[in-house]
Amino acid sequence: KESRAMKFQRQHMDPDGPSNNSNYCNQMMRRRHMTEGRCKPVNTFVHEPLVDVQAVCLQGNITCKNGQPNCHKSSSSMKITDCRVTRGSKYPNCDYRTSQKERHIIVACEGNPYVPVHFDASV
Ligand code: T3P
Repeated sequence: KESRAMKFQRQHMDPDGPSNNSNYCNQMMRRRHMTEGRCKPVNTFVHEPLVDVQAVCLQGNITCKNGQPNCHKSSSSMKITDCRVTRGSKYPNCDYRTSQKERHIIVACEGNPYVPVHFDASV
């Protein structure tokens, strides 16, 4: 079974991206299996080395949106792409808007090793 840490990597890691291509989200959301059963409404991909994203678990500790205490905000801004489903998108034809940004990321971390398992926000 896929662990929560592996699921984070599938949903949120793309160290070698992005191809600067307006179809990035349409392709990646499908390729990473986030358009099965429904179109996942919002999803962020991070374009930084995995070790740098894992290191965020050792950076500023903050409260998550759901009230849990295990969120961490990156001390540096990171290259990300936000994917947001368009208004006209109708499952199973999931259509996304692709926006590239540089933001501090906030992730929830769990386990031993203590690694990212959820993407909470970017700021
Ligand atoms: P997950 O918990 O699998 O990482 O909040 C619901 C989902 O939306 C959550 O999935 C994370 C995702 N999300 C992003 O990927 N980027 C964002 O900026 C926000 C707000 C949510």
